[in-house]
Amino acid sequence: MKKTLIILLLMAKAYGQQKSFVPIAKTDDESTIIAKAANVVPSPRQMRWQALELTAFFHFGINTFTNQEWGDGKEDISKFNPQLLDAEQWVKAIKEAGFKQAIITAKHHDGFCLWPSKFTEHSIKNTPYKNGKGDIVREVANACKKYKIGFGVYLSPWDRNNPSYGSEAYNTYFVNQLTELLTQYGKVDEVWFDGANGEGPNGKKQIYDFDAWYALIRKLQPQAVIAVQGPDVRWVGTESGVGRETEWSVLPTSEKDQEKIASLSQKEVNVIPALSGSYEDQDRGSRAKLINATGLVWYPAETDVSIRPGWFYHINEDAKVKTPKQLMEIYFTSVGRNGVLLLNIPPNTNGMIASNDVKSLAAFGKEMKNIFSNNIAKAATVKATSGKELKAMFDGRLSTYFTTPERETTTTIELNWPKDVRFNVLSLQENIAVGQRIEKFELAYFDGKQWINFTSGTTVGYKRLLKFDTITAKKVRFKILSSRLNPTLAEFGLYLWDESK
Ligand code: FUL
Repeated sequence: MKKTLIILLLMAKAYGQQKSFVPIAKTDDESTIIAKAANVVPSPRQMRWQALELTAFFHFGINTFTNQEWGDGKEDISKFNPQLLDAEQWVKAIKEAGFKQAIITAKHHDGFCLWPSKFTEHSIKNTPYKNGKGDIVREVANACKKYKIGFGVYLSPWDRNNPSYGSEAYNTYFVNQLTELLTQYGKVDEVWFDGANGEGPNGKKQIYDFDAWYALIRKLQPQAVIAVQGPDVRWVGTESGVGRETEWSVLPTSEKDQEKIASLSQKEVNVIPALSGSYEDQDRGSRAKLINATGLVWYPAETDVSIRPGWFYHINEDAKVKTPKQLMEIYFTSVGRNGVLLLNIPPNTNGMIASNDVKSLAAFGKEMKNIFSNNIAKAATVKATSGKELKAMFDGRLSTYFTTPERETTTTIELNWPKDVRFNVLSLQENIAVGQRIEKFELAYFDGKQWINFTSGTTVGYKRLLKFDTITAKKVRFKILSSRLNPTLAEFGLYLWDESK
């Protein structure tokens, strides 16, 4: 009993020593820096957010009624009247598909507010909706509470309507609005600041007082993550739903600089680097990047994409809703590449999620359950060249994990079944509570004569998913070829995705 207590205390101490920011000294050599990187960990709020996997955006506002993507702030807001608005229908649709959090565009670049803000007339209080008595931020917050999912707000720093934009007074206006959102709607789990920063109604640009805004959020809603022009969550750099194959959550501290974030953001409507699937910056956290850093931070990627071509609802896109198969592919290239998916589902002019979107989401959710309910690896006899807690990889719990002895950075794990098994998906999860470490791995099967490598990868992080042609075998070998410190595996899964269905 006493011994267990001491071990637990030592573990708690060791964990307590791991931080989400680590400085690098001028005298640190490469191996010291890499060992430091392997010990950088998420903050509790980043940890909770990462495990959500699936989060949703609801882009809704005056653009929905003017059929635009970016309003200029001069829109006639008397057009805003979603007659059948039902925020519970929105939340139910995403919850049933497995989504764990929703973010509402409380204010987009046009400055129109979905809540009756005291600080502007450009808000829902001056629209026909519920005779000016409506509050859609409240309706969404209440629906999220009812269905027990997280709730977040998108508040665009860029405001093309407010006359104070471009002066210090705008920063006060923004603080006032943030205060309303963070004090009147219960718990807020994510605050989303867009990187887009253009000119205001008088042609001026604004210098945002981000530090004051972050401090306010930390004071009023300390559990909320701040994305993507923010310190907790980083924009992956594309709006295509396709993250990097090599995605590190530990980056040089300079990656969090405001200027750096802003320089990578979208500059013009419909000119998104992402549409082509390319990135400004493919490599954010390799060894080569880290050795020149002055400090290291945990700064994970969020992959945002819309279920339709646009962010807002447009009737002419009703037939362009992503199919369940496309959504599944996006799950593989976002969550399956060490990111969190932020999928936008825009409500229509009635204030409902259109039926095509509801259907696609439901079928995606069903398929997720089908694929991931049966981990074929669970039934195997497993051995490893080194390391302990093999069973922890198949127990469905992220807090238990397999690892090798300290300093041992490679290992081979072999799985054997009495009869042939079939699978075409590999799912790996590191125990990121102790850091992200794996740099290279490969998977082989034994065809009766020899080992045949059939898939490989680099980073794992929170989750790595790989899809390949169906393998039929009795013996599989998984090798970790390189790791920044002793690797961990919280979960190891092999699944069969039957795409013919
Ligand atoms: C971009 C915005 O300009 C788009 O309208 C949308 O809100 C997207 C999520 O972020 O930067």
